[in-house]
Amino acid sequence: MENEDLFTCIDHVAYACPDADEAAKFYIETFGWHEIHREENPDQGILEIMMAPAAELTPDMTQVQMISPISETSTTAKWLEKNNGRAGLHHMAWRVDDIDAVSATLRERGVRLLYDEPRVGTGGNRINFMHPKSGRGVLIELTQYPKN
Ligand code: MC0
Repeated sequence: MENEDLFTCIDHVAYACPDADEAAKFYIETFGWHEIHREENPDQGILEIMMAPAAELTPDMTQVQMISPISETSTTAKWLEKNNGRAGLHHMAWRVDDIDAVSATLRERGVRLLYDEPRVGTGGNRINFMHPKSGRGVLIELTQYPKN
């Protein structure tokens, strides 16, 4: 793939915390943000709440995703435990149009992806992650919206 075809925008930035509901309430009451979407993802072991600065999401608006563990064995629970329970920025997600093609190009370039095949993310998106060692210390998600 050509470089300009790889990534569309930063889809969301994820904030991990013990209680996503409480964090969302804080954003709503203090910053005037809006809850756009929520769901539990049993595969990832999290509750996630998507927040935006406007009630109507525009296509390129970056969201903040509140995540908290719903399972003690989830990677997010482990991350919080290692962080002594402190909330903080956990990862950022880059939107892609074709996760299979982008993954192949990244692998060719030596990037380590966590999953052999994309898994199910927010709203049925197809997702994968670059290992933090490949993201220069940052966990980076790739996310592709369902095709119409
Ligand atoms: C771990 N590390 C991180 C990190 N988590 N670095 C930056 N940001 C993070 N969030 C670093 C550690 O500091 C350590 O570095 C090294 O990675 C290994 O970490 P570990 O503590 O030993 O943990 P592992 O290896 O068991 O797991 C780390 C790994 C895991 C990234 C593989 O968290 C994972 O599988 N994450 C992907 C799934 C995920 O995060 N799901 C939640 C969001 P040193 O230098 O000490 O070796 S799901 C989501 O967001 C979906 C639903 C969506 O948006 O659609």
